[in-house]
Amino acid sequence: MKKLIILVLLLFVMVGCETANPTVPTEPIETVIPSVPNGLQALTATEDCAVPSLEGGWVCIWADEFEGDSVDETKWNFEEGAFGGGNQEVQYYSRNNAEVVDSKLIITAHKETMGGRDYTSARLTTKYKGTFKYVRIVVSAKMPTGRGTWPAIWMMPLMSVYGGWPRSGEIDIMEYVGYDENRIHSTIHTEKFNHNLGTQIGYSRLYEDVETSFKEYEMIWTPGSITTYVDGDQLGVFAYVPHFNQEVPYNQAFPFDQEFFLILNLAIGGTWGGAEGIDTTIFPTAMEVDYVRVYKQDYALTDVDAPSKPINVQLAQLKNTLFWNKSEDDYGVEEYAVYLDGAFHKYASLNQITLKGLTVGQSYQVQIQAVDFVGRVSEMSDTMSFTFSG
Ligand SMILES: [Ca+2]
Ligand SMILES: [Ca+2]
Repeated sequence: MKKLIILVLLLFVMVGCETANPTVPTEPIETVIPSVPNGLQALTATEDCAVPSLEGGWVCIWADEFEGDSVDETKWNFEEGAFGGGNQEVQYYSRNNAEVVDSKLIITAHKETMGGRDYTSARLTTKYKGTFKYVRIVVSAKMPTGRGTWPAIWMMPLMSVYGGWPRSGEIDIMEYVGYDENRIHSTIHTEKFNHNLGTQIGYSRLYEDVETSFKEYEMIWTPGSITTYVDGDQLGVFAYVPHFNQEVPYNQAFPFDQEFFLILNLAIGGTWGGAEGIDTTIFPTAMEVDYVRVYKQDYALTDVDAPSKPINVQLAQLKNTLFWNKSEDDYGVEEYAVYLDGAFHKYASLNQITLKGLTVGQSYQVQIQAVDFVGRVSEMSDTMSFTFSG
């Protein structure tokens, strides 16, 4: 009752204000609230982004246009030292080698001695300052010149929940080695697919003028899928297909269901960049970055349909493991709910699950339900009988 009185009073006061001040518009403001389950709100674009949205419901949530006169340390960390990046690189990374000039981040490699190294350069990360999952990243950059350079735009996991490299994954949106002019590489590394085993999955293609013009290096990352582009031209497609990874838990093949952070660096030498030596006459040489923009899809406004019913639930070669066909959805399935004997058991981020901790020898009736990003759910899959083995 008290609330009602306050409401009535408020209305009275508001009406009173309008009457007292004729310059206040009295037109009713129509607010269209889309029908979204779970009370989800539309995303708001960051003011830091020059292109706040992209077609398809992508909203810019993090960006650096490099408009200031120094590196913005609320967004970037410097990784400094002679650690060699794990690839026997020969640079010393110093913050002095990164500067912001004319709306661009310039990472310059010099031939100079520092910390026992003959070259200096810079490596910046967004760790703890910009961490992302299921996003679209657009980086406009121009490559350095010359044999011995090895710039990259790439991502590493924030928490490494599946273990140290490469078990928690690495996403190389773009790599370039200066001795192989104009060839852009895009690669992922995981426990099953990595360069130590010679099984990494990578794509390479020749482009034009990568050292003289800015190109957009882009990645679209959704559950079970990572696609990379150069100026809108598709370069790499990495997709999780459980049928071809039946012998391992999904995370050994595709651990990309966790938060990752971005890294920009210019390495010198090393196992790949230095494979044909270093041309000592190229220095200084720089990678320039015009902008970094990170978009998230605004499911709250764009998602309308529930996912399709999961089908073909079946046993994998790996013990106590099931997989099924990926469900269709207008904007993508975020996860799958796994039910045992009609009760919710746990979520699977991709279309495979290894069941643990059940009673050995007992049979369970398994059903799978797909859940999209706004919480719309599919029909339950057909029931599959499964016996847990120790
Ligand atoms: Ca810029
Ligand atoms: Ca949907």
